[in-house]
Amino acid sequence: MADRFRIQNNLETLRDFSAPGEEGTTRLSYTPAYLQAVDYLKKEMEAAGLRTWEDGVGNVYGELKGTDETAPVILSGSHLDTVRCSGYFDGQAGIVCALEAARMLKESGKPLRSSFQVLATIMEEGARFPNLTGSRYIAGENGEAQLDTLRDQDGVTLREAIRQCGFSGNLEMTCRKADSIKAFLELHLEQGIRLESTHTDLGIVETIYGCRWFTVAVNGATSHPSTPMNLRKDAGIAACTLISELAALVEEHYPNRATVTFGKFENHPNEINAVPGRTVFSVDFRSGKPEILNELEALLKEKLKAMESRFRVKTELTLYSDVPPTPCCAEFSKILEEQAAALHFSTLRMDSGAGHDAMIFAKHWPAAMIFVPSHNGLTHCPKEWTDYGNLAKGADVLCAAIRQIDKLD
Ligand code: HGY
Ligand code: MN
Ligand code: MN
Repeated sequence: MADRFRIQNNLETLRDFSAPGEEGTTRLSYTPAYLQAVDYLKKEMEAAGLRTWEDGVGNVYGELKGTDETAPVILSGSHLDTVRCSGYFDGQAGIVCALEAARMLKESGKPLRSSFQVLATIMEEGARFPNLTGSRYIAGENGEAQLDTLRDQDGVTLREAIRQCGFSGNLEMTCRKADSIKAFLELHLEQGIRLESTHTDLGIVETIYGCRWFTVAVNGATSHPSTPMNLRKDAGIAACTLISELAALVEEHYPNRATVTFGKFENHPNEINAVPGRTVFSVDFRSGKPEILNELEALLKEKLKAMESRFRVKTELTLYSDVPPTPCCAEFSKILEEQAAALHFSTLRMDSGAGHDAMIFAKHWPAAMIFVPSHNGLTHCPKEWTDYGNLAKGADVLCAAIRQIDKLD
């Protein structure tokens, strides 16, 4: 059975590899905190008897060799990077529970046919480079071009960030062949309240909601606050008007079917006594239905046009990331569900409002997800929490499902 104290120790050690001076855990990709976490994780993997390596962009692997080197591998893990001021379970819990499953497999003395690989991905959060970029490189969806076109907010290219951290940048060894992976299993916090509120042990994910991210720039004219309201080109008021109208519309017409979030908002020159001449903000649409994401994009464009004439401003819309709603592999979801039942854990079939690496893997290989309860549904904040006993249950199911999948031809 999984050792909850090993899980706790790993998570509470990883927690502290964080940017100084930030509340919670801040571990952006290609930062010193990320590299410290990589070193620690590799040591823990090696202590568990796994062979370790990093791929060309900084994803980290630990492998437990199987008896058949030619068999496609079974992969499990999640992301090692975090958003700013995050908790220390998002992503990390999936890596640590996969590592705990590897320990149990090793301690059982009964090797698998397939090799089992524990994976810690980089750039899952869009906190520095677009989200899911580490997985996109594993899946071969990104290539050399993106190393030079993707830039962080300081203008550092992905290629430069990789070089600064000493990763090889070798995409050949990063991209996994189509027939090389038998299954990708990801354990993750639910990041919602359904499991906890229904006292259910684990969630089996059916569809991972799609997310479509935009950056909007509103260009008006900086002027003095005494400028009459009907003469100014106030980018800030135009942006705020659009935001409040769009939020009200999504709340009224898409209850429980879509969400919109405006997480980043910057005025320029951002002074108390200056009408903002430029305002830049982010738009994050989520829905389980592609047609709803398309409707929301059309509504955004419509509102931007209306803002231009109403506030005498110009607007620019840039698509930053677009991942469609993604179904998980039904066969492997059923195996997770059956193994949980065999261990007398209750389960609930549910969708994921949050995005995950599994949505990139699922496009190329069979991928399934298992959720553990989130306390009060809190996440992406220092109060994020789940009981370590929940994670031990998840690791037990992961381990049993890996064994079961290994038996399949
Ligand atoms: O944005 C998300 O849904 C996830 O936290 N990366
Ligand atoms: Mn997250
Ligand atoms: Mn996550």
